[in-house]
Amino acid sequence: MDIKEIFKQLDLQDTDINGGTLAVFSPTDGARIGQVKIDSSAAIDSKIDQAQVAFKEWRNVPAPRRGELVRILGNILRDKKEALGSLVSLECGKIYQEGLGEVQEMIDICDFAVGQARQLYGLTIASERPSHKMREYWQPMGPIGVISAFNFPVAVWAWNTALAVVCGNSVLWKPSEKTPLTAIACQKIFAQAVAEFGDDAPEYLSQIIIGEREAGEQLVASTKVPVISATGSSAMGRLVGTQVAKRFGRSLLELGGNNAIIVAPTADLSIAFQGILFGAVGTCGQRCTSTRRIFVHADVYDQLVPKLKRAYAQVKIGDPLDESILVGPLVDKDAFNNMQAALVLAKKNGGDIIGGERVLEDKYPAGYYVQPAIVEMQGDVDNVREETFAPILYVFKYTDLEEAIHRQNDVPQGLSSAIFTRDVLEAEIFTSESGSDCGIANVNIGTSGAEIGGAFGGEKETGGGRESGSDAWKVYMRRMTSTLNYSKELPLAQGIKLDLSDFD
Ligand code: UN1
Repeated sequence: MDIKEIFKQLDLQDTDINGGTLAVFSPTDGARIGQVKIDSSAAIDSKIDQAQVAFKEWRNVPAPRRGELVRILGNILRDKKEALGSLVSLECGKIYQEGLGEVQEMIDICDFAVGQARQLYGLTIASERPSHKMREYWQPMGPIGVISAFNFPVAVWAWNTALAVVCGNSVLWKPSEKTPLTAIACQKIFAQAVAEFGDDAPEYLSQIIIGEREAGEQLVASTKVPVISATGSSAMGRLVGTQVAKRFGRSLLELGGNNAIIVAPTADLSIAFQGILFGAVGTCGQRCTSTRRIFVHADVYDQLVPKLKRAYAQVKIGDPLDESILVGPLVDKDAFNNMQAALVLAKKNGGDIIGGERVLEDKYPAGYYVQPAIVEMQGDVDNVREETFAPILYVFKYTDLEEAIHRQNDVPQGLSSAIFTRDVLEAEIFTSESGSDCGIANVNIGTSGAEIGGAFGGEKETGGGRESGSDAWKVYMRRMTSTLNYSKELPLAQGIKLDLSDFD
C-alpha cells in the first residue's frame, strides 16, 4: 500500500497532517511525511476542560452500553488493520508484520474491554455489626491522561483508552512527538466509532494533544486529570511520577526494561534460539520488552551462541514495509548515536562485539539502519545496567542457576524475563518468590510479545504500573466502600459503647 492509499483509507486529509510546525519524518528514509499543528498551552487547557465536561456526561451511561462503543471501535480497527498497520510501520519504522501485530493488540484489548464492561465487580463484605451490609463500588475517575512513546504508537493508547472508556472516563492522549500521524488516524477512527454509536457519547470523549515535552508537562501538572498513564524511559517516568505524586494524582508508569533470558542446560535450543532472535532484533531492539541480555549455561553455550552469531550476520535489514525484511531502521540519528555510545562502553568493559555498524547508508542517507549487535561478555565482567533502545544483545555464560537469577535481577529495571528449561524444578524456582523479580517471568517463551490478557508492566525503575489485562481496569476507577444499616439501632464498630443517655 503506498502512502497516498494509506492516508486515503485512514481518512487523513492534507489539512490534518500538514500546515503546522511539527515536522514528522519516516525512519525508513528520513523523508518528511507530515508537518502537523501543535496545540498551544491555551488549547490544551480548553481540551482538559472539555474532557471534564465529557466525563460528567459519560459516567452516567451504563457500563455495558459504554462497552458497545468499544465494540464498534474494535470493529473499525478490524476494517482498517492493514492501513493503520502500514502507517505504524511507516511512521515508527517497525516491520509491517509488527505494525499489523500492534493493531491486533488494539483489537484484542477492545474485545477484552467489551467483556470487562459487564464485569466492573466490587466485593460484598461481611459486616461485624448486626443488620449491616458492606459493599464495594467502583466509580469512574475523570479524564485519564495518556502519554505514549514512539515505539508502540497506537497500541498503548488503545490499552488505556478501551479500559478507561468502559470504566466511564474521558481520555486525553499526548502521543510521542515522533508519531503524531498515527495518533491523528486513531482520533479519526475513534470519532467514527462515536458517530456510529449514537448521541449518548459526548463530544470530546477522547482527544489528542499534539506537542512536545511542555505539552506533556502541562497535562501531568493538571489537577483536573486524576490519572496519568505514561509509557517511556525511566528518566521521563521519574519526572512524571514525582509531579503526579506532588498533586496526589495517580500514575501508571510503564518504563524501561533490561530484559534477560536464561538458557538452561536442558533447554530446547531450537525454540530458545527463535525466542532470543525475535526478542533481541525484533522491532530493531526498540521494545520495552526487547531481550537485552542472555545468560547461557556453559554446557550449551557453544551450541547456541555461534548459531546466534551466524543468524545475526544473516538477518535481512531494510525497508520495513518490504515483507521479506526482519529488521527495520532505528527511529532516528539520536538512537543510532546512543547505540554507538553503548557499544564503545561495552568494548571498554571487555565485550567482544559482532555487528553494530550502520548499513544501507548509500541507499538511505537519512535512514539509520544497523547491523544488530551481539556482545559476548568475557569472564566476570560488569552486568549491563542501562537500557539502550537499540538491538544490542549482551551474552553471559553461567554455571549456577541461583547466580544467573541473581545477575538477571541485579539491574535497576524489572519488566520482563524468561527462562528456557525442561527441568520443572528450575522453571518453578524461576517463577517463585526467590526467582525473577520482574513483572513478567516467562518459561519457554521469550521476553517480548506479551498478550493483552495479562497485566502488563514491571517493578523497580520500570515504574510498578500494570496496564491492559487482568484487573488493570481498577487503575481507571476509584474504590468506594459503603456500609449500609438496615436496623433501627446504631451499633458502633469495634464494639465501642457510648452512653448518650444525657441527650435524651
Ligand atoms: C512497549 O514496548 O512499550 O510485550 C510495549 C510486548 C508488546 C508490548 C510492548 N505486547 O512486546
